[in-house]
Amino acid sequence: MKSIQTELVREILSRFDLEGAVTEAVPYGEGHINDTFLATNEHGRHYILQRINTEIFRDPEALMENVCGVTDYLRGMIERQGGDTERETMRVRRDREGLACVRDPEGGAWRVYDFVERTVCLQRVRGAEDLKTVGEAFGRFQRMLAGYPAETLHETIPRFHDTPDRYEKFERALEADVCKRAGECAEAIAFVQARKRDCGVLMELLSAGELPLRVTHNDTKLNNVLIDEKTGRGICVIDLDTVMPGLSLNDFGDTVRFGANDCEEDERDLTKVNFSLPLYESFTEGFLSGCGGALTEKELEYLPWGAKLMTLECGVRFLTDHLEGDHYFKIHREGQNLDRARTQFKLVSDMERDWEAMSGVVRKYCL
Ligand code: ADP
Ligand code: GN1
Ligand code: MG
Repeated sequence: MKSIQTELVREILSRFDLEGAVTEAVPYGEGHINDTFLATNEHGRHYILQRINTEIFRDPEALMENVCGVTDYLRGMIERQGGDTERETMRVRRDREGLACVRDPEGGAWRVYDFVERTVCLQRVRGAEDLKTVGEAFGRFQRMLAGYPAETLHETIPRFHDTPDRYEKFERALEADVCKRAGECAEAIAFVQARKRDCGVLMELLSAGELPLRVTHNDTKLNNVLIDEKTGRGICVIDLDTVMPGLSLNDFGDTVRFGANDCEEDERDLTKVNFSLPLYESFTEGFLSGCGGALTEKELEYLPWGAKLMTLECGVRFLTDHLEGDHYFKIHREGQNLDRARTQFKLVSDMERDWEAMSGVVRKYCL
């Protein structure tokens, strides 16, 4: 078996109740958080094996309770609607004792999903149609979970999209400046500080009861939807680690952040980083149709704020991680988190420039 941790991976896989012996497991995907492997068994069947990042997700058993609850719920709904229960939501595999989360001797937490075959997972948009597809998938996901008992969900990362709290953490990292990196980030730091008040806009509306709390995905990156190779439809929403009560605006905003541009998230040449209104429009059209009229007037009005604050917040998180020495997001080269932060801030400035047009697009599709 080929793998970077052959023995451990082999031992972990042998504890799961799978169809035949696994013969290969190789690192897979481009997520920033978990360690993902593509495993293949003797019959050529594929599985996704993941070591959950327990530095970030402190209670992986509780997390897997969320994932099992949500995927079972979705599967029931898909079945009733005559959909494909094997491909339209993830299937969690269990070990021989029935556990969805397996521990290794060092306390590492592992899980296995069936690999959803014949799909494409995009790292970058190929065109406007992709964003419409992904928008429909995330909108539909939110609508399907509208009746899910939110009180049964564990909060897997406390205050995950509490933007003012992210701002406070950034100020603390700046104050400590443990890696002595603040000097090289002066422009990025000033950009964030000039938007301190913006950070609170959505949380204040939530506290005032003007925006509803819904069951949301909270990590709606392009590569968290699997697109059917044949039909081009976004069939399966994955990466359910952060499904928690949240704001619909954040799910809208996070895809806009990542997808409504044609650059890499860590692009160093900022002249290549441009927010795209046409891509934003395709995504908005898809998302609103996926939500099927479920959003309130206030939510619709504040969708552009979702885009701006998710982008700003993510930039703040990248910058904080850079200042703290890159302990949260995986990096593959020095300065990568600062580059990621800078792309986010360039996109925020573009959105500020295109603000009226962004609201106009929402109005066009919600009439
Ligand atoms: P991370 O939290 O690190 O982003 P993900 O759960 O998103 O981890 O998985 C990383 C990548 O693995 C995804 O972007 C996708 O390419 C692939 N992947 C994950 N689950 C599946 C699955 N069930 N079927 C097919 N591919 C998957
Ligand atoms: C992480 O897990 P992944 O790579 O889909 C992060 C998101 C960030 C994103 C930035 C649990 O997403 O919140 O927006 O990186 N996930 C977590 O690319 O922190
Ligand atoms: Mg992911």
